Amino acid sequence: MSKRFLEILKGKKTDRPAFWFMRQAGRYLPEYMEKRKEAGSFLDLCYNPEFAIEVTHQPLRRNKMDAAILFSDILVIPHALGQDLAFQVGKGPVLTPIDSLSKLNALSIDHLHECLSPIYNTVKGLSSTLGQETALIGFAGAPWTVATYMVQGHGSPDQAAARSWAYNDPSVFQKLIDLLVEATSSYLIRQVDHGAEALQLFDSWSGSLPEKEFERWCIHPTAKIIQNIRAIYPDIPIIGFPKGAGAKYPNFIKETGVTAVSIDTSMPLEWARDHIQSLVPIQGSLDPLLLAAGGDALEKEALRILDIFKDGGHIFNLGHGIVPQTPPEHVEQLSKIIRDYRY
Ligand code: 1CP
Repeated sequence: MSKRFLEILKGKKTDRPAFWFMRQAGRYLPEYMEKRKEAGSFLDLCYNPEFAIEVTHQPLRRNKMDAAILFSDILVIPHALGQDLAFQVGKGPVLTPIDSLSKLNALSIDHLHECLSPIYNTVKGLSSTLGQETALIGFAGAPWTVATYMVQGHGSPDQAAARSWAYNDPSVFQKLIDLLVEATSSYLIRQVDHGAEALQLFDSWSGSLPEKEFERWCIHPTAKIIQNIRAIYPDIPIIGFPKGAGAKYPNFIKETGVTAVSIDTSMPLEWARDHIQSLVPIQGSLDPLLLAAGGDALEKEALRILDIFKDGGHIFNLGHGIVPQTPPEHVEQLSKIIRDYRY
């Protein structure tokens, strides 16, 4: 049996769009909250293959999505490079900021695979348990987005610390990006070695970069990672998500060689169809807050998205992750709408 999600990424026509949801495993599910508590902390959950496999399966038991994303986080890369990391409940990630060349030089790629080996075991376990119809997506953060957390030490609305460092000392900042390109390429190759069937690169904060900086800190590192992966796995589908990149998407697609892109909620749908979906399959882009609201408005907008993208490759998804206050029944309602839709 072929997997609808992978067929679409190959440019094939299917009976209906494929679908999965960013953060389909996570805090809106009571069974996830229970597992996280049992694990001790969010990071303990990420590094415990048995638990990470279980939480990846949880949403699929309620609704059979066409794909599942490995349960982990983008910040395991800085952690494996030697940066301190903790996830504080209600606050998010906290890292000791890398704000000088000496702190940057103290990071090391030598123990990368040793530190990340539990994650490879999760991928391997998922690969043998997801079944015939559900594709396994591996992922990593793109270098720019990961660097914003490494430099600031936590999430921030404007990514000011990384943007300033990139302006004040671009050659040193480039060293950080180069290290991330190397680590991320080799991390993703290992995920494919262990059974990932497609990869997604999350550049959640690329929207804060002006045109030239977008080229240097988003497009170039992404292109290099894709080149490194394709040297080993020429056919692996890679989905880019330069969130907030707006009119810079077409260039991103042409210059990086991504197989497909995810689009965010702010993107006008008809523009995206004409300028993006005409180049590659598109993934997106329902507003996660509309999913949380549910009802007729959710149904109407889901059908509008399905109709607009029906003539090209479309993987239905949200414009960003499911929010914790989302009633699980709304995820079931949306899954049914997509599952019943026919081309
Ligand atoms: O409290 C909890 O249980 C932790 C909540 C949580 C979860 C479920 C975090 C903390 N990360 C994750 C899992 C996760 N993160 C996945 C796999 C699960 C899935 O999608 O089903 C993925 C792909 C990510 C990726 C991720 N982590 C991104 C990129 C996508 C995005 O959301 O923009 C980013 C930016 C992070 C950092 C992160 N992880 C967690 C938090 C609270 C944050 C910070 C977000 C911020 O700065 O606003």
